[in-house]
Amino acid sequence: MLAVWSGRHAGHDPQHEVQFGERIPIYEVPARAEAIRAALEADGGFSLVGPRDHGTGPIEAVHDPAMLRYLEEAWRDWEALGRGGELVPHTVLHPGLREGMGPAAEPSTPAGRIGFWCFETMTPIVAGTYEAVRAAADVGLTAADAVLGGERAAYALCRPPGHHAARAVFGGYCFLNNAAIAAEHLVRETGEPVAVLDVDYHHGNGTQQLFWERGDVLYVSLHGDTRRAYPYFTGSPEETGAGRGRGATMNVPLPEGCSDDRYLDLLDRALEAVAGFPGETLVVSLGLDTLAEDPITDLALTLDVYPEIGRRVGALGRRTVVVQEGGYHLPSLGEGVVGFLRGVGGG
Ligand code: Q9C
Ligand code: ZN
Repeated sequence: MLAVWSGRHAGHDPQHEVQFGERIPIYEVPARAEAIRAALEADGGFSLVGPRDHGTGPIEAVHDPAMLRYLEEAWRDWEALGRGGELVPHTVLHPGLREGMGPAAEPSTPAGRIGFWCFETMTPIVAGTYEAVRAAADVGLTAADAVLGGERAAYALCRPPGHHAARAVFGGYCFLNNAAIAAEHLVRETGEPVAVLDVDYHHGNGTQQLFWERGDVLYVSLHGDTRRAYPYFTGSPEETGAGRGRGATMNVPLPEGCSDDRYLDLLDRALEAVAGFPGETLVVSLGLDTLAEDPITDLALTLDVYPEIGRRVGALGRRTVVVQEGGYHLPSLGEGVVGFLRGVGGG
């Protein structure tokens, strides 16, 4: 199987995230991508290639161009003030702040701008962030191109991840929504509907928001029930899309301690929705943070289940682009990803 990756992810290397007033070591680290790459290489069944530069067009087809401009300027403008370290908001644009008063305008200072575009405190910007997020988008697009060129499946080793990034806001370790950018590219290139299956532990609020009113992109997600789990404010099963996208969003909340068997049952429901949706192309947002050992989540999946999840996804018989999202237990990441991909490929 073709696996696309870029070494430029390593430039995004913040040391900390801020949680509940504490600065703790960040979970979303460069070693994640290196662990996966090493496992793909050791397996021998994958051809690793670099991304092709797709420019800003496919990104701006999905995200507010002003957010992309912000990401490009953020670190430079922060440094120009003589600041360094890691750029994290101290003020965030909560919708209640301007209730009844219309939208806010983008502030002009770095301190104001970060809170206009970022919704939380765990997604710092550093010197290499912009280059890394552009490379991650290109990694996803290049894997999509492989499938457009006739490959049955391709893997995009994206880092940083993407599914929490919405049209005009970023967070959750994500800046640009790699999976959504790839899905939109596939819709435009094929002229056909595309399904997105999100199996990261967290609800892909960004992907859901981007395709909420779209009837030509299905979004189906299994995730820790957001009544208890991040990102808290999206992901309920009552959310099914609107307008032309009515019925083209499906959320399947998972209970705390969810076992392999329970997960596979719920996965089958999600896969039925995909099977009932038109089109031949599938994008999978793959997170390994559903694993029992994952340090930030609460399910009980074992490493053995990922090949079976992959096999059931592969059995849909769709051309498939697998896009890397989360997964924070470094010792298991490589085996989990390789197992899933071998399942998809029928091996
Ligand atoms: N105590 C992805 O997996 N931290 N993003 C949640 C944990 C942020 C995860 C709080 C989770 C973001 C792509
Ligand atoms: Zn996640």
